[in-house]
Amino acid sequence: MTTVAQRKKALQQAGYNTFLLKSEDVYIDLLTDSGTSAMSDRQWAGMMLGDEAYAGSANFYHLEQVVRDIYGYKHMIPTHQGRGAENILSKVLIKKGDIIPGNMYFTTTRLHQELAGGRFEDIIINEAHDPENEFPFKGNVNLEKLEALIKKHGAKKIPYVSIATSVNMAGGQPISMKNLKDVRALTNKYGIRIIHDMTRVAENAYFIQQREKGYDKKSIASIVKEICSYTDGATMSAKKDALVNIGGFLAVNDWDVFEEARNMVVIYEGLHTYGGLAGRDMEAMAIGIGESVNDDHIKARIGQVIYLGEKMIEYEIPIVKPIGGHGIFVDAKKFLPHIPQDAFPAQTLAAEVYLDSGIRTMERGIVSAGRKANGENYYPKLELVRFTIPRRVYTQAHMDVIAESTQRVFEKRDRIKGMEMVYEPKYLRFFQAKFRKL
Ligand code: P71
Repeated sequence: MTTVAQRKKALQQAGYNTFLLKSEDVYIDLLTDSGTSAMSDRQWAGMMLGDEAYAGSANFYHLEQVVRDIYGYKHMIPTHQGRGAENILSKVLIKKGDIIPGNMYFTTTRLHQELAGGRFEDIIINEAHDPENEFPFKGNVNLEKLEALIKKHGAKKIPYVSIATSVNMAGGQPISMKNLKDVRALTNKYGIRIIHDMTRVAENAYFIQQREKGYDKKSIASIVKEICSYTDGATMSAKKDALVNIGGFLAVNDWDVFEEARNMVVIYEGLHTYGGLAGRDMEAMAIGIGESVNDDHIKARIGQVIYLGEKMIEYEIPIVKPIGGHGIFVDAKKFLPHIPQDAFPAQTLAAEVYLDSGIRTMERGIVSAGRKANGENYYPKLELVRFTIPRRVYTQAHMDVIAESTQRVFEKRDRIKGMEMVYEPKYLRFFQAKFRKL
């Protein structure tokens, strides 16, 4: 624990950017659920079985088998984390001038698409951009938007449709099985691939089990497998669902794409049987994937997120609804209505929450959205602060502390002023940007 004076100093040194705080200065760390979950006893035991051969490690073959058994994808290439897979996939599939439709952007995913010469187009339903709308599947694709894009540019210009499960930037919102099937039918009609961002697929499966007709008796494992079956390949950051501190993979069904990706991975990550990971990391990932589709685990994990969200609602704090899978997303536009988007309401709120109690959260608004290829700022409709919950780490008492601290900040919201950016890196600026209070 730190004092207010210590936190004030730490914030100033970090340029009011929570990414630049030292973890030692943080009391409850809700920056991300990525690589921050606790590994199980079984995963740690697996770490001791690392086969650290340069080529053909036994752990690689175990992981490959698990990806086939649990997700159903035929070919898998390990990568150091999700963006490693995105880089290779984008380089293999995207040509200059291509269009990649997707159910809302994700920062690293869109940047890799752009660096490969493509342009991302948002085809998520409008409800996803409205924090108040309680539609149960705000990750759904607007099929008319997708078909209009295909007609406008032609199927040849669209290498794949990018479908995320548990749409991160929308607030951890699920896509329904019905909508995914419809996207499959439409893309089949035009001969277009679907690439699945499966980073939080098990969390999406939980919402399908809870909310979609015909799925209440099905296991998380069977729902996950059905989701994957409607897609042609996937990028995975195993640091979320799969409960490891590092790791990811690219999976595809198509042999030609696999062959090219397998060749590409040796340039950027490492040999195709380790992709930047130690054998022990692949073993922990293989075991973590199995744990991630356990019904009791997912119910407890999302149950904790819902517990926090309901507390915040009770305190009348404006949050994205319905409550999502991996965290609570506070609506900074509503929380600080007097601060214009150019003065970074979400960045400001994240700093204020840290100052109050040492809780570290993450801006997911205009700073995260960054600039277009032509240099103009993106102005996202959603200006959010994400309170992300690591898996198997915190207790219910921590959730109470978080809600109470946010309430204290909410009570003094009228006195909070915005900020200006004083340092802006070229790529993914949110990681290292610095700010000054107005
Ligand atoms: C999260 C992260 C980690 C992160 C990434 C960028 C900015 C801030 C934090 C990573 C994801 C993700 C989805 C849906 C791909 C990646 C990249 N999320 N897709 O939410 O959520 O994976 O970090 O392993 O490279 O904090 P990677």
